[in-house]
Amino acid sequence: MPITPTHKIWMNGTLVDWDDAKIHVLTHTLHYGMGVFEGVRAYETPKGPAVFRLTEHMERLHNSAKILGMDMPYSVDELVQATKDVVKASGLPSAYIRPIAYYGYGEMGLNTLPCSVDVAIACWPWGAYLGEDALTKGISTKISSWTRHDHNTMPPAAKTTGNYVNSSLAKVEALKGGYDEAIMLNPQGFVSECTGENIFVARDGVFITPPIAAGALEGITQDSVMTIGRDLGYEFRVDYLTRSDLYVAEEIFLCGTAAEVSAVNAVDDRPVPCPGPMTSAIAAEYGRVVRGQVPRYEDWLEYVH
Ligand code: PPE
Repeated sequence: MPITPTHKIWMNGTLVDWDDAKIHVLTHTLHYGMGVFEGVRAYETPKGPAVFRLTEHMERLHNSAKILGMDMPYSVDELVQATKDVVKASGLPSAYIRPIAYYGYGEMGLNTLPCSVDVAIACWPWGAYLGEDALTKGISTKISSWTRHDHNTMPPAAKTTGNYVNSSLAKVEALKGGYDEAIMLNPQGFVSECTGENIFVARDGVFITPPIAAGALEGITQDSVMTIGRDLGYEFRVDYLTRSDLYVAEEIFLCGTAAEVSAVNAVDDRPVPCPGPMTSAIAAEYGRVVRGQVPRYEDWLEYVH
């Protein structure tokens, strides 16, 4: 999806002009994929732009860095403030926000210990990640021929840049095959997640989502929709899922910061009822929550001004 430039990007403590936010071609992370990043959204609310669960995203960024053994040079609080500054500088009412920490220029080779860590935060307007029809018509999915890496290969619980080689291979394979998105199985054959979203599958009226142990990222949207869904009266369980569970599901949805709540209409050409009534209700409530229209979830909004 194309990027629309905004005014400023935060780089190592200062706001620089969009066009000046450049790095050297010998930047370490560009070569070896040892970077950590986040995807965050700011929404327009009655009290101005608010970043959804910003602190939790920055905590996860810190955890991803910890898993890689990368020393994060900024605290969670500093990164929270920097994000607010970037969104404020953009003047946008709503935005997608991309924080990234990476090993910089100056060292080459696989030893990261002497490398400097650089941090940048950018934001720009980003629409519906899986298309405007993702909720009304739903999206088609395919179980990928690529296996999600296991915990001892590439840690899927960390949001590292290198992990997305696996996701991109699966995404492009799915698109070329005429599908919208890929579902990833782990080395044991259990469902983990999608290329950039967690997955929820309804069986016997209960939504099931795979655990972190199955190779899923600890999704912040995943946690939000479980809280919202339970408050709406639906039942949720974190449990292992097989591909057969997908084929006979009553409803399936995917969720993530970028994708929000997106309904699935088929898995491997087997239709899934779509959009299901539970998915529609949860998606609608999620849309209200992030826009500050439901007071009980006010704590999740971190206002820019
Ligand atoms: N799993 C993966 C693999 C993933 O990339 C994401 C977010 C999630 C689950 C959901 O996590 P959360 O956003 O905390 O609910 N994917 C981000 C990046 C997408 C991209 O194309 O880049 C996102 O949604 O911002």
